[in-house]
Amino acid sequence: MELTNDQTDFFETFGFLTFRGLFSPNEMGTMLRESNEIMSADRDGNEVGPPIRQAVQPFFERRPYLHSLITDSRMLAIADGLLGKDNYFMELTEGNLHVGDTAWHGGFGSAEILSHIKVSFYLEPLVRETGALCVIPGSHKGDFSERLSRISDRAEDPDAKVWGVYPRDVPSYAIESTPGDVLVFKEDTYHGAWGGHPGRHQHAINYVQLPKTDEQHAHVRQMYEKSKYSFRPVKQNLESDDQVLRRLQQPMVDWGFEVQSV
Ligand SMILES: O=C(O)CCC(=O)C(=O)O
Repeated sequence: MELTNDQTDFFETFGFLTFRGLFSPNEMGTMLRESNEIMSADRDGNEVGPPIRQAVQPFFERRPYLHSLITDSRMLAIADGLLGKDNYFMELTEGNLHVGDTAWHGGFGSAEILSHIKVSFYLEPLVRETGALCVIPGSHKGDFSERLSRISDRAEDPDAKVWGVYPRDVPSYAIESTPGDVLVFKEDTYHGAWGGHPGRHQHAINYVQLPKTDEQHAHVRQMYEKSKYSFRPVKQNLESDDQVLRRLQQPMVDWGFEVQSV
């Protein structure tokens, strides 16, 4: 699989890209089973429920099929196409059971410094009204991004109107999806979700462009220092037989970032 120029250009222009039916129903069944095992173990068998969202990081490293996906040829083709071949590392895997709405967020300003892609799986059919990821196309950069900070500044209040409209009515594109679709977006692209049921699965692998300039290196270190799990290589990846997986984690070791274990 190789991305077309249209796909890479679409991603740079709008800040997201969708791959329909990239994974088979069988593969999605395995992903769901392994994800449920991890989540259930993480909450000691208790039910997931409001108001607590469940997030596990690192996530994919905890089960064999999920673990294999970090270097799956489809994932690497996406990262090669959007970040450049041999030009990225794998920053973090994450698993989420979302509860309630996700307020608008994005516009962190990092898209201008260093590219970061979040390759996401949603494990049930989703439409706009039931928690499909909504994005504001083209909101990852520049003046448009700055203008939109007004909606994330008011994120805590779902009744706060900006430009006379409620948050869920801000013009957006809903990436309606079925299991097997893969959604790729930049964290900087403004995104949110409304109307999902408690326990909506979203799991993701994050790949980041390798820093080259001083500004990019400083940015990566800053992200590392302000987070608990991000930008930390995983022991199980570093000790893997998979040479590509080791290579995707080694840069963080070289920068002296702490190793974590699952
Ligand atoms: O699907 C969702 O509810 C939100 C996903 C999200 O905010 C993210 O991946 O950063």
